[in-house]
Amino acid sequence: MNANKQIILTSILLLTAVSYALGHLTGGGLQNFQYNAELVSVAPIVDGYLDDPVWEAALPGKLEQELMNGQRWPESPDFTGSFAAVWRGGFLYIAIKLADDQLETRQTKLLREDHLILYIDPHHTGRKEELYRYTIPIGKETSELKPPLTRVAWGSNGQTCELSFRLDNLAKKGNSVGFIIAYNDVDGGRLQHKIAWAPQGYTEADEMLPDLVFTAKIEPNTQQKLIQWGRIKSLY
Ligand SMILES: [Ca+2]
Ligand SMILES: [Ca+2]
Ligand SMILES: [Ca+2]
Repeated sequence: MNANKQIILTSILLLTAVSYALGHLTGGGLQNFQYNAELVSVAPIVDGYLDDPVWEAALPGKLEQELMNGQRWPESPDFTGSFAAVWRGGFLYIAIKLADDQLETRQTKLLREDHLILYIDPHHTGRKEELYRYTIPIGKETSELKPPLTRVAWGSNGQTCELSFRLDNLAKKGNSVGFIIAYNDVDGGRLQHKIAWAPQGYTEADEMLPDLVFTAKIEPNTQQKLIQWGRIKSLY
C-alpha cells in the first residue's frame, strides 16, 4: 500500500469513527425531537380529569414509537396514547390520555400489570439514570412518591392521568430537562409492547433522553404582573 492510499484509508476510518460516535451521542434522531412545555397563566388541577382549560390549548405528544422493535406504532385499538405538558410557578404538569384494549391492573406483580415508565432528568445529563425513573401503575394512586414527583391522579377508569413535578427554578423559560414517557402494555398476562413518545428509530437500548423544553410566549415576569393585576382588579 502506498502512502497516499494509506492516508485516504486512515481518513475514511477516522470519519467513520467520528460519525459513529456522533450518531451514538444523538441517539435515534434526537437532535430535532423535543417537547415544548408552555408556560400557563393558571395551573391545572391535578385530579386526573383533563377538563382544565390549559389542556385544550396544549399540544399533544403522541406515544407512537415501539421501543421493543424500533418501529412506528400506528393508532390501534390495542393501544393509543398521548401526553401534554405545561408549567407554572416551579411546577411541571403532565396530562396523559390512554386507551388500551385489555387493561390489566389487578396482578400482584407490577410487571404483570399495565404501567407507565417516565424519566425526568432535571439536571439534563441526557442519560437514563435509575434515579430519574418512575414506574407508575395504571389507575393507582399512592402517597409515597419519589421527588421531584409530587402528585399522581387518575380519572376516567385509568384512561386519564395528571402528574405534577416540583422543579422550582429549573422550570424557567429556555431551560430543558431530559424526558421520556412510555406505556408498557400487558395484554393476556404478558408484556406485549412498550410504546413511547420518542423519535423514529428509537429503541429501549438508546441511552439518551429527548428534551422537554420550558417555553413561554410572553415573559414570565410580565405574566406574573398581569396575574397580580387581575387579582387586584377582582378585589373590587
Ligand atoms: Ca385536572
Ligand atoms: Ca393492549
Ligand atoms: Ca394492556
